[in-house]
Amino acid sequence: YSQDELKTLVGQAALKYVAPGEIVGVGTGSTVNKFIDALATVKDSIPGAVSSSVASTERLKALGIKVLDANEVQRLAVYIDGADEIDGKGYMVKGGGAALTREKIVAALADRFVCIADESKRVDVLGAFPLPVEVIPMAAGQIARRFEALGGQSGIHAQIRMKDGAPLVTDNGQHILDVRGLKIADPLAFESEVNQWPGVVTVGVFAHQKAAVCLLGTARGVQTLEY
Ligand code: DER
Repeated sequence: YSQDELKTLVGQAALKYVAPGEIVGVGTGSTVNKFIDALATVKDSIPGAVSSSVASTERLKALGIKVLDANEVQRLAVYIDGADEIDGKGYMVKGGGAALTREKIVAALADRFVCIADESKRVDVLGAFPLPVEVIPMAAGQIARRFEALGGQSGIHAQIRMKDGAPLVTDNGQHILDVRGLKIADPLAFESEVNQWPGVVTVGVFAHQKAAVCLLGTARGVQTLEY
């Protein structure tokens, strides 16, 4: 299978977690786009979706799926989203698509986070993928220095994500730092620590909002991992 075929496989496999009559929480990214395309085939069986980005909202609406505001729902049975990395406990690094803040918000509404990913996302230790952190622009410099000063780890480097020659601006009007050189041995503690740094909007470690299930696309087909 190509990576694109693996994404299609897991996007379709995620349909089995969509219960008729239930509003679905929908993440962001190329793998989620495959899920949205699959969801469109059963759109008459669900009242709608809560979206984690402008990009996903546009795709859902284009396919005739009703998009509800997060404040219109109390709970979601399921949240379907991709990841940049997922470890053996279902902890993830997310934010490659710059949607990490709303992804974590919608994930927090859901009883079960179902991660859909191709096998390239499976890691033992989080951090090889540059960690996305959404920041208030005026705090970017001091947050970058805090990462670079993290004890015991040399070669950590944080940089503002650029787009078309200027800092990328998120759906929430903030900037993204991508932090290279980290080895995140304790994702829960790391997420709690960074979350409290002034100016951090969201850190792209999803440990407190970890996956309950991962549908992993592999050369041997879809593996269902539970955590
Ligand atoms: O930005 C995100 O968190 C996305 O979910 C990302 O982690 C996965 O995107 P992909 O499916 O395009 O690799």
